[in-house]
Amino acid sequence: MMRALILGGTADASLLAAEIARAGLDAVYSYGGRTRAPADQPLPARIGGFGGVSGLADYIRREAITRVIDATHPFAAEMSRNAIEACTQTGTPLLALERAPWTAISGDSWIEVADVSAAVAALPEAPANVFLAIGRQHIAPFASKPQHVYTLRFVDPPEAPLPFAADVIVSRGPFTFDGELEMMRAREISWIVARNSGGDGARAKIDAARMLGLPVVMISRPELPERRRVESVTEVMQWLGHSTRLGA
Ligand code: 3Y8
Ligand code: NAP
Repeated sequence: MMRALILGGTADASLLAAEIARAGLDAVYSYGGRTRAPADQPLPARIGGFGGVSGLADYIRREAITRVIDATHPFAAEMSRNAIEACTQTGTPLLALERAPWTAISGDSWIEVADVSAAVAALPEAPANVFLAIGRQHIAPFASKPQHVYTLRFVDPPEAPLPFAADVIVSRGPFTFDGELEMMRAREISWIVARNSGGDGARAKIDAARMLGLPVVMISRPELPERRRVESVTEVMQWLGHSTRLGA
């Protein structure tokens, strides 16, 4: 009896959940519990960690999960690694729904870096208006360049004091091109730091930066072990043995 676990938390995972619910397949949607009020899903949902690889393996056995779809974000590397390990241990088929990274096109001025500390190093010494569009969890290293005027964007209002003076925009996206242009102009943003999330939910800032001719410090995705991956909900549905009605 097919029962799928969706490791979610992204716009793509929400699209998959809608398709699975429409098909009437037995599935459960999993959030990591990072935000206060995650979006509702049309499937039974669970929130919070499993307790590492062993916790996930136990969950798979206890809940009689027969398929796992990793539809987490490309930067949710620990969750993705745990899923590979737990599915190997339990012999459960695993498929990743992962959008392709953004690639620079003419007009883009990207500085590609490997991680957050390299992103800090890439910023200029001279004071600038810097938009950090990398969420809440990884901003502390920017405290080493306090000369900049920082704008941050979080899903939820900050609970703890920030590691440096900054203005916080609270918004969960997806974001629009016009909205990003307007925000960057109003704040006279001169530098942007982003992660190569891919997908459409966050690419508006990249398009706006190109329009404004602004440099983008682009943090590359973490390396992940080999795993089967697709880029579309349709391919996931086919893998689940349920081809969606074409054009539906
Ligand atoms: C909890 C689920 C939807 C989902 C929206 C997508 C689009 C907006 C792009 C910017 C970049 C960032 C951040 C971002 C994007 C979508 C999508 C995507 C980036 C929600 C969600 C959860 C999270 C967790 C949150 C992280 C944070 C990262 C903000 C829900 C809204 C910056 C990633 O406060 C925190 O602790 C937030 C943590 C992980 C990265 C970080 O380290 O701070 N996402 N984002 C998921 C869970 O609990 O399992 O609350 O409903 C999902 C979305 N985030 O339905 O349209 O690409 O899917 N999310 C990044 O790209 O760098 C925003 O501001 O431009
Ligand atoms: P992470 O660092 O890869 O994972 C850390 C731990 O959080 C995992 O080991 C697991 O805990 C728990 N976890 C993460 N995602 C989970 C999920 N979907 N269901 C159950 N437990 C989960 O994860 P992250 O980067 O903080 O991302 C957390 C969530 O936010 C994910 O759902 C991801 O899709 C979403 N998200 C992340 C980003 C981003 O930039 N990272 C962007 C958009 C959305 P245990 O080890 O205890 O099981």
